Amino acid sequence: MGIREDLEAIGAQLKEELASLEMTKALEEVKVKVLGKKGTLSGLLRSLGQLSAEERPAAGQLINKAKEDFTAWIEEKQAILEAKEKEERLRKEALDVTEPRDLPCEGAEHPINAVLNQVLDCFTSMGFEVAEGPQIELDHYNFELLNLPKNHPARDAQDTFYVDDNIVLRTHTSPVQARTMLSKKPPIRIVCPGRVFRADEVDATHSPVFHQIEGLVIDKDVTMGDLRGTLDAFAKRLYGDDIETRFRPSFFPFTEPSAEVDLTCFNCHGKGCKVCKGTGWIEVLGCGMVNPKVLEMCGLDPSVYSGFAFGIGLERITMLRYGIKDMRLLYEGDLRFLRQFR
Ligand code: 2NM
Repeated sequence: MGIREDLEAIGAQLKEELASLEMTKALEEVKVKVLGKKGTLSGLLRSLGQLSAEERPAAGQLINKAKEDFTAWIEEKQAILEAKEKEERLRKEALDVTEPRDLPCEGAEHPINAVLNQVLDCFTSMGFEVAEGPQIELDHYNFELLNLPKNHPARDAQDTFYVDDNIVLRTHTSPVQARTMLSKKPPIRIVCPGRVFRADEVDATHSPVFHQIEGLVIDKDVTMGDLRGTLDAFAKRLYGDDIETRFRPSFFPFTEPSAEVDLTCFNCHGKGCKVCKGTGWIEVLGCGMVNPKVLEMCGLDPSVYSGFAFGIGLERITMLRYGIKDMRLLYEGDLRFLRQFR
């Protein structure tokens, strides 16, 4: 057999093997087998020595030509395989960004915040500004300026968390209002929302930490009529146009006169039901005309200025609004409860 036949046989086998190849890794083996140092072509080149000097150049040329051809075939196949493998890899690594997945835990507005925002919207749209102050407060602002002198029963250690002799956790947001009266000239129209603290037991209607929103208006000639009109607008805005307000006399050291305010029961609209215990009314807040003594202690002349104030317990109106029977549900952070407000 001559070199030409050998090369034809090697070429034919290479073609056959290339045709059946599926992976670049296997192609590498075929390449080494034919073109490598110990490959078939190298073997043929070595056998040139056995040929005569006249035959050698032509045979060498044939082998070199075959090497070029084989290399070209292998490279062509390599390019095809590489393209195929790249396509496969891209297909495998592709991300379907529209594919459904587990949703992250979704939060919800806490019902106390939801009601607070509704109440704030109501008062800010009537021209009130929102004022805030410290939760750890001086006795002076929390009690003294609000006509709660040292021996007053409401200051009893049972109700107040004392930090030291002069510092308490605020028991209401009224100290924010005392600070505002001392620092701003009337007219004053503010609402003060915030966290307050009382050394209460924990049960269905009490918590040592709860939330209030208090309001204060000070100007010349502010009257009880202004107070009624303001609270009436608040009640109608928050609970509906058929809701009325009813004032009952009451007592607070910081207001004189003082009143407890009932609203038409939102559940039975006044007919009498379980929610309002048959009365048709629900108590929602306390209020009054700012005590002249408080005005004076806060640097305002009671012969020039008058004002009204009110205080709303946020937990209570939140529970009424959503029919929540136990205050503890508002603080336990149970997701089954909170998810209902999404
Ligand atoms: C209430 C009821 C009545 C009140 C009074 C004051 C201040 F600082 F102006 F004197 N702030 N809040 C007040 C009055 C609060 O809560 C039931």
